[in-house]
Amino acid sequence: MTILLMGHPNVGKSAVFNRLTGANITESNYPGTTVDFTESYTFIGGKEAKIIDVPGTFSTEPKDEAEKVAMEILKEHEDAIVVAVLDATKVERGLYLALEIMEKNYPVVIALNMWDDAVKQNISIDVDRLEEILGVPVVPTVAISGEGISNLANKITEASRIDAEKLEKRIENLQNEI
Ligand SMILES: Nc1nc2c(ncn2[C@@H]2O[C@H](COP(=O)(O)OP(=O)(O)OP(=O)(O)O)[C@@H](O)[C@H]2O)c(=O)[nH]1
Ligand SMILES: [Mg+2]
Repeated sequence: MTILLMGHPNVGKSAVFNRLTGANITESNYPGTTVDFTESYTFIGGKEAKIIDVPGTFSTEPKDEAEKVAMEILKEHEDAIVVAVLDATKVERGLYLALEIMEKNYPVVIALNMWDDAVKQNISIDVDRLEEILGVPVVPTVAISGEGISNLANKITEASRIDAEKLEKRIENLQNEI
């Protein structure tokens, strides 16, 4: 099993990665580039999993070298489960990338990271409703404290692909709602 942590820059991907993996990490240069990425192995739901902390990206259409590497890593791992890490204080922005990845037929779990900041800013997010609309697990996390991380690990084992037609309906519903 391969797990890719993907999301915009600075949303806490590496903090989530560190929580899921502990210290056992390998940092490498992506071949032919100056872009660093980190990978590690861990056990998720009793299964060994490779986890990659993918460089930050805004969309699946790369605009710079780091985004190109992010898309290369995604393409190289067709069987991966993607954890889309979102900043819970900016959910709409992050959702676009998550939907693009779902459209490419990857199983996705959404981590609403920075949940503590969202609470502080009185941003309330109906997690159950979001899950219902998107059809994928949505898990609030606070990577700096570890809150929600074990729940995230559990949900990773439940991730599944959504067929394109159903996804289109879900996106329509989402657009009507936000
Ligand atoms: N309040 C709060 N801060 C967080 C949380 N997760 C990460 N941070 C902080 O947010 C900043 C960015 O975290 P990173 O893990 O480096 O984010 P990243 O997505 O890996 O960033 P890039 O690799 O640059 O794209 C750091 O200062 C973290 O300590 C969280 O859940 N809550
Ligand atoms: Mg990082």
